[in-house]
Formats: sequence, C-alpha cells, structure tokens
Amino acid sequence: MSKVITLNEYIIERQSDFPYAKGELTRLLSHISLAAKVVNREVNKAGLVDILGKAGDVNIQGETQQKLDVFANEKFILALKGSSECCGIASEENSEIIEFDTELAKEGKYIVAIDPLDGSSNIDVNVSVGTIFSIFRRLSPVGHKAKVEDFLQEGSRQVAAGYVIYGSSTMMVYTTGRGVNGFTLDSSIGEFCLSHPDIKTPNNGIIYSINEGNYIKFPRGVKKYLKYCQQKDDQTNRPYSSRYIGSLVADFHRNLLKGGIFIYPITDSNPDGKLRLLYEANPVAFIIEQAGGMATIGNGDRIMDIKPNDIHQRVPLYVGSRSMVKKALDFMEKFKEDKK
Ligand code: AHM
Ligand code: MG
Repeated sequence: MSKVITLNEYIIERQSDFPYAKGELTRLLSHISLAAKVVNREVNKAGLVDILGKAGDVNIQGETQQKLDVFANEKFILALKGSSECCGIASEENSEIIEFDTELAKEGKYIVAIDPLDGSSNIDVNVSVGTIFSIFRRLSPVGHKAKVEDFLQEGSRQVAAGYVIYGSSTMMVYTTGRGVNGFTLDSSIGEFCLSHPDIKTPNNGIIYSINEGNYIKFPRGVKKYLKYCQQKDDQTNRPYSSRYIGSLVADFHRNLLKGGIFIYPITDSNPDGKLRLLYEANPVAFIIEQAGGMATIGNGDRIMDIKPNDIHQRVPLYVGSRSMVKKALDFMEKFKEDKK
C-alpha cells in the first residue's frame, strides 16, 4: 500500500515553499478544510433530515437562500474567525464584508472571499454543490479591522484559492501558486488524502459547458462558437459533447480533469455575466492557470487582471483548456461587431 498523505501533512510540508511563511496560511487552509468537513456532513444527510427548503432570507443577489447556504456560511465564518489568521471575509451570502473584531483576528494577515455553498439550487435534487474560496494578503495595517479595499485586489494577487466539491466523493482542490493538488475525503478516517497530485488540464478537450437554454440571448461570437463545437470534423474530434450541471464547481472540476471549456457569457438578462469575480471567477481562474489552462472575460482579457470595484461584481467567464478557450476567443473577435 502506498503512503497516504493527508491534506494537513501536505500543507505543512509545502510551507517551506514560501521562505517568508510562518505557518499562517497553513493554519488558514487547515481551518477551511475543517469547516468543509462539517458542511460535507450536513450536505450528505440533506435528504434525511428536515434541513432542506427555504430559510426565507433573500440574499444580496435577490435569490432566496436555502437553509444549507446559511449553515455553510455560518460554519466558514466561524472557522475563519477562529483561525486567527483572517481579519475579514466577503461572502456571497452577505451584502457587506464581515470584519472580525477580536484582537486576535485583527492581527490576521489574510482576507478570504468565499461562496460557501455554490449551486445550492441543486441540493434538493442530490446534485453536486461546492464551496469556492480565494485568499489574499490584506492591504490595510495589521492590528486594525479589515477594509473593503483589502478585497478589491486583482486576482493575480491571490496567495491561494480552491474549492471543495461535495459530489459522489468529496474533494478539496487548491493552489498556492505552485501547481494544483486534489485531496479526496476518506470519511472512514475523516481526512482529506492526496489523490490528484499536480493536476494538469489537457490542452484540448471534447466537452463544452454552457447553459444552452440562453442561446437566444448570447453574443453572436458565442453562438458561432457553439455551432463550431457541434459540427462534424474527425480531425478535431467534433462534434464535442455538451455537459452542463449548473453547479460551477462540478462543471469546472470535470472539465479541469477531462479537458473542456466552460462559458458563462454576458446575456441580455445578465449584461455583466452572472458569476461573481471575487469568489467564483478569480479562484477558478487561478486554479486553471496553474493547471495550464486559461480564463478570460471573452475578449482576451485575463480574469485575474480585472481590478474589482465591488465585492459582488459579476463578470463573463470563459475558462478551461487553453486551445479551446483560444478558439472561442477567435470567434468572439471575428463577430464582435455583429448584432445577435
Ligand atoms: P449561485 O451562486 O446562486 O448558486 O449561482 C451560481 C451558479 C453556478 O454554480 C452555475 O455555474 C450557475 O449559477 C448556473 O447558472 P444558470 O442556472 O443560469 O445556468
Ligand atoms: Mg455562487
């Protein structure tokens, strides 16, 4: 039997990659993984107990929250506050940033942007959901409360990012800018174990993921690219397969491992795109680039170069295998002046 490496062992081992590191990031990641285990336990028994259904609150995006969103949000807030390394968070579930006001937390050097339970409309039909997070060093002085400016940094300044997928098995995938590694939760021992070391995404793939129900609302370049994906061509293995779960983490994770492209473009109803820059687009962009892929807003501009002006800012997202994203961009460029 080969040696099992747990997530905690791995994070500690990797600490020496960062000469300046004193263990703070290590502790922060450990606390995130701990909260993920607690959320995993609840997600797994969601069908058994009366935890499903609407909690009644309406979040900042005008969406009705389900109880597990609230539960996951609370657990991650508690874990991050308790880590003493994080001075504040921006969560999809809270309109404003949460500044931790304990003396210990104010000493924290990091801030975290998080979507505690993404794709939560899928919970009550037993489809995979996920947590997505992004970690930055704060800009404001240590010893004080976090400030909004701490969160409005370009994604290229992320020090770590990752996601947890609560699926047929539960996995945590993360990067600190030294490649991407995946850990599968062994529930019998309660540990995330290294199962997917040094993930590289294929340069090309045969999967495209987009909500085709919105076809009529897409920019012309996207429509033309979809037609290209559906045309027969033996040399390029077309037609490609269409796969869309409607949970970003699940769609992204599949394409990361198998090769593919995920697109959520601007549409008539979402003129800025739907997905949020801070806690959806930036973390997956950091991971895909570390895995050899690409993430752009659809005109070639890199997701991670966008300077945010709002913590809940939305962006169009084209992410996945490098040559597939480039091909989609060719179509966007060619048809950029065209109306629908
Ligand atoms: P949420 O944060 O409210 O759960 O919404 C984000 C989700 C993503 O997981 C997914 O990629 C997308 O919304 C699906 O949107 P649509 O239903 O418009 O295709
Ligand atoms: Mg979300």
